[in-house]
Amino acid sequence: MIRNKEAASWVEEMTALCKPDKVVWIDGSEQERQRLTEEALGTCELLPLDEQKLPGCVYHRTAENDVARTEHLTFICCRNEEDAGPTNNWMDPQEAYSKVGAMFDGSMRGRTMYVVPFIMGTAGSPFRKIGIELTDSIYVVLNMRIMTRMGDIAMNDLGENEEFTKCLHSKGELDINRRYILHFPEDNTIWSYGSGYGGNVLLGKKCLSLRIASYMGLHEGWMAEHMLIVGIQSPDGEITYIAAAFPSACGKTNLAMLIPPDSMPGYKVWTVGDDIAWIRIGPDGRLWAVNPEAGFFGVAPGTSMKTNPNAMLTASRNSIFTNVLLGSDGTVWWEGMGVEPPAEGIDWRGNPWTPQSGEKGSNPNARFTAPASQCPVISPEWENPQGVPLSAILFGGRRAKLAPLVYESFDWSHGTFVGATMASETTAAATGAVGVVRRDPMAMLPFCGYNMSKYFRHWLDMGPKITNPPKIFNVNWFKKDDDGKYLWPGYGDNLRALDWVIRRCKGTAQAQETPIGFVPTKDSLNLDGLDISDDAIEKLLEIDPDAWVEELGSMQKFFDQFGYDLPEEFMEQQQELNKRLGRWKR
Ligand code: GTP
Ligand code: SPV
Ligand code: MN
Repeated sequence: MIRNKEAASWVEEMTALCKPDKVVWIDGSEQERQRLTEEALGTCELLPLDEQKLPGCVYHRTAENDVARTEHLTFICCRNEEDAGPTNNWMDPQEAYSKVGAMFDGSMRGRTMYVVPFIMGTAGSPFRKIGIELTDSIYVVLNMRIMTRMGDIAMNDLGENEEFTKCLHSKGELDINRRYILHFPEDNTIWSYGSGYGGNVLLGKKCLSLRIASYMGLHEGWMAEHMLIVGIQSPDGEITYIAAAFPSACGKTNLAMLIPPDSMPGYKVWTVGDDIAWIRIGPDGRLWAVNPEAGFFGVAPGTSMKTNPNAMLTASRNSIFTNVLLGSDGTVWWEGMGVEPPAEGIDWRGNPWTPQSGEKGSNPNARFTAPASQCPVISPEWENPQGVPLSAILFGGRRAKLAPLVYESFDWSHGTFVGATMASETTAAATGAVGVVRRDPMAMLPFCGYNMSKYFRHWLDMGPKITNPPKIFNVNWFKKDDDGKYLWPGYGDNLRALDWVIRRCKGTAQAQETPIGFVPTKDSLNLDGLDISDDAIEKLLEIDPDAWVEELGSMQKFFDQFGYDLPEEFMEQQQELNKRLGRWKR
């Protein structure tokens, strides 16, 4: 018996549209997981892995043209085009429903439609959102089982008259020319057709928890952000919570579960979330952040027992591996895993592979899906419905030049400007060129469900309401020397920058005031036990005023597209920065 009438009639309507042979309601039980896994192994939608070495794990390969988010096929479908803004693709809702409705028509013939009720957040929380995803992919069902709280728990949590996000997904023909990821914020609806890749099809993640949720947050007075959440325990036992927005494949998962270097004894890191933060103002005037997800959909390449042992351990059982190398011994392998590859295997394209074949074994955007509860350093607070209080927000990206290792903004408005003027080199997480610097405000460029100028306005408007605001910083682990080598060791040593951040929050760390913000003095960073040259540290902390003046030009170009909608404060921030740079040069 489905108590929510809207849910019952919508499922009926979508069944009539997609015409599946069978409709199966997902309950989230262990028996169900086993049954679906067996079925998918039978059809080779999933491939088995060695049960001894990787208990409860399975392998999946997506189509070769379907290995990353497709931003050019992702649309915001709202009535007025201006409401989508200049940085989003827009389609008229009526046109979208009819054009892609024709694709969904009969798309599930010969297939089963799975009805997947899910919660983003924890059951019963006043801040959680409920969705129901209809999908014809067992891979999607099993991923949603890890990434969300799903099945009966969600159906029971959904009240009789309560709203839920209507999520419809069909793999369709997996033809890139018939692929659409559509968001209807005004209807609380998502339609995804023609893909089988993570961010395009796990509709609770980027589609609901960022694009739709950012729109909800605008209207309900909170924020949905592409941020990790981490607690840093200092040697005195105090835990400071930090949220950080980095673009896709720029180090959120790694920072969220870093292992302190040996030379920093007494520090401990607690993971709250690795990709998405929902942030509200608490009764104490601070910002409180929750992780709406239940799992990690992490980048595999570059993840090793050296760089991120906590991720390796999290994904050592009950996990799904996508587009990595499948060893003929039933193990998985990827570039940068830090172990010898198997003597032979099948690569991410499905071709026979050996270490000598000269081809990449895994796709650069190959992923693991793993339950957050298995993370060795998962925070005891990670499921607290109130979330954790933020002392600092970090922005950051991949910048070979320009941005120093870390700097602090002057205040909330300036910090918002720092976030809005972020830029980063593109990665394999989305299709298109890799390594090109693009502006990516708050790491939300691909994920903001409405006009980004209004999103900036929302950030600025939150400021005065947060009586006890977090400090806002910018970080860059990816600065390179003239030979193209990283200047900073990164990973666990990033704790040294976080340690400075925390001491700035407490008012105990030295800094130099520069035109862009407060930059650490050389001796204010804890570099104990780190093998790094003075020269490298100098380069990491250097501010080149000429390069920043050039950067102002690039910011201006990006902002120009918003016309008069751009918050006035940003014009002022640019002018002030320009003036400070002029004074600094003289
Ligand atoms: P999404 O899941 O796409 O949102 O990505 P993410 O931001 O969680 O990125 P992730 O932590 O998975 O890192 C992506 C890639 O960057 C991996 O290959 C990492 O090994 C690499 N990486 C992460 N942190 C660092 C760092 O501090 N320095 C360097 N050089 N590389 C890093
Ligand atoms: C990202 O691309 O930022 C991800 C992976 O976290 S996906 O779920 O595909 O969006
Ligand atoms: Mn992400």
